[in-house]
Amino acid sequence: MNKLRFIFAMTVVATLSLGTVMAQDLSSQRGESQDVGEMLGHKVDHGDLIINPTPQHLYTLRSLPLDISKGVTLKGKAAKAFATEIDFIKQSRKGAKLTITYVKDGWNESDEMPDESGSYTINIHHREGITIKAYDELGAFYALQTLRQIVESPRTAEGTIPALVIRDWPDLKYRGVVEGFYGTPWSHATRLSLIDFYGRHKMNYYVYGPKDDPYHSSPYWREEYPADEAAQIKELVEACKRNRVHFVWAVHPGKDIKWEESDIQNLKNKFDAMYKLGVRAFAIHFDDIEGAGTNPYYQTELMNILNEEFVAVKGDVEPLIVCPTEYTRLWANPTERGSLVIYGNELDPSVDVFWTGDAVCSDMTESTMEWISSRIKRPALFWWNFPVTDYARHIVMQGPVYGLANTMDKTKTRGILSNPMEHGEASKLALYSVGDFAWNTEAYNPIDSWERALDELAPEVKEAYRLFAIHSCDTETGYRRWESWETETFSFATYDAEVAARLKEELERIIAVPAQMEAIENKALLEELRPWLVEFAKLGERCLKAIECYELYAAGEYDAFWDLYADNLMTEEEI
Ligand code: LOG
Repeated sequence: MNKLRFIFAMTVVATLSLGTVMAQDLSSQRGESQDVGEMLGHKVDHGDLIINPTPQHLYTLRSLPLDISKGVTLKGKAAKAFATEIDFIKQSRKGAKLTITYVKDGWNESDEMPDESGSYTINIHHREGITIKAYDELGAFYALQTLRQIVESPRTAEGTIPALVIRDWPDLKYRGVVEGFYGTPWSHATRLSLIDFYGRHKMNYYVYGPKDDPYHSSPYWREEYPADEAAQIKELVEACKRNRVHFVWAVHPGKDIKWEESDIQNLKNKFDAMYKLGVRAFAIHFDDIEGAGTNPYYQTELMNILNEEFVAVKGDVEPLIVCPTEYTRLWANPTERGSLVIYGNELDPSVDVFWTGDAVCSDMTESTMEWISSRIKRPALFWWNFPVTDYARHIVMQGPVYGLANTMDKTKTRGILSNPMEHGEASKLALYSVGDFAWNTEAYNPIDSWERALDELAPEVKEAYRLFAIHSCDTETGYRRWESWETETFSFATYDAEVAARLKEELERIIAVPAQMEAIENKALLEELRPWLVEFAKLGERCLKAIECYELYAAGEYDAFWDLYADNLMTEEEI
């Protein structure tokens, strides 16, 4: 529980109850540990050079910085091919040199990067300019995202960028998002904004699977999208391409699938229709279903058929992804006869398998990844149910991303996809750090990543957003999260005027937050947060009055105490 709320629980009932839409009842699935654990990490001084995700190796050099006040001039074919994408710095013939070369064809150890797509190095030197050596085109794209951030860092204000060497590559294959929640699916504009955000932070997978899209799930999964929605999906695919993000279209057929030729054909037809819109990657989600659809033999057989008769036939479609019905240890049959061992034995090795961990919303631990991989005979793809709030819709999750093992690598997992909130803009705070973790698992530092995310998302109102966020982390009912960690807890025994003064000061700052947040540039984020901001200020006001109540009581002014106490209660409407 939020410490502020805890502190005043004795006098104030301050329950934020904003949820008007009832979520599907997910209570039977709740099995999270209620232990919030210790928050990890610490804020780091980056010397005003902020790069996210955190590069594998970054060495800033003492030599002269590079003057980019006249922009850059692109040298060579590879660099020129990115001319339109390099929109964060002016291009001029008098600018500093920017060269890109590819090493894939003649790769060797001395290139100082792994023999893998997406790797790159950048050298910044006051005479040689900016030299990017990339494994391939994807590596060059990533290098340019890094360069964008260097150019946009506060350090660059004077028109120079520091001399440095970066050697960098992704740790995990899948780094991104599964839009897989119940509730209002994201709007088209939100999706487009998020896709740009993924690109800038080197997240590379977006699985489209909103439960309440009737063409993704029942009743219409067999049917083609209406023309206007189809056109939007096409646009999403194109936006993903620009951002080097794989767009994966997922179908959720298990509620009413018939294990017959007709439905296999229906799926192939639907995939074909999506293929025509540009989709080149597919997933089937068998989560949250009952009855015939849950049969693991039929599920794996279907995947294998689609693999042979659709993926292999098309030739340019990616390996399939499947979410089994037993996607969590909470109800998975652990034995040889369990569905996950059946998956391990039957499912084509090319198919990737989702896993949510020991509970539906739970940490990515060594032990849960080992448990699942040994059964499905491949590393699992972690479906992280964070910061999703479809089971706690009165909450908005703005806290740090933690609970992900720093030891994760390609041998232990295929990667991590976060299932966010239906509030897409407000989910960026978490996604920034999910991308950070997935790129460089060992260096991942939850608190530092969260602080950087706040800085990037709302620099003009950082302190206000931070204060709101620090008190808006815990679900209170599900996947418990640490929050309000800078607020002092006290007992009546240690309560004195000084403690009261400190608290009052914090509460005044809380009350000021909604007005300060109006200055934020991202108005879409403001609109999403507004209902919670309003309640946040009310909480501050009530808490202030609660202190007054206490003071009146302590002074023996019981009548005044009771008047203020009654005045401070929430009305029926507010509850
Ligand atoms: C659903 C998901 C939902 C999430 C959190 C999976 C694989 N499926 O329990 O759609 O958003 O929980 O409530 C789920 O997680 N089932």
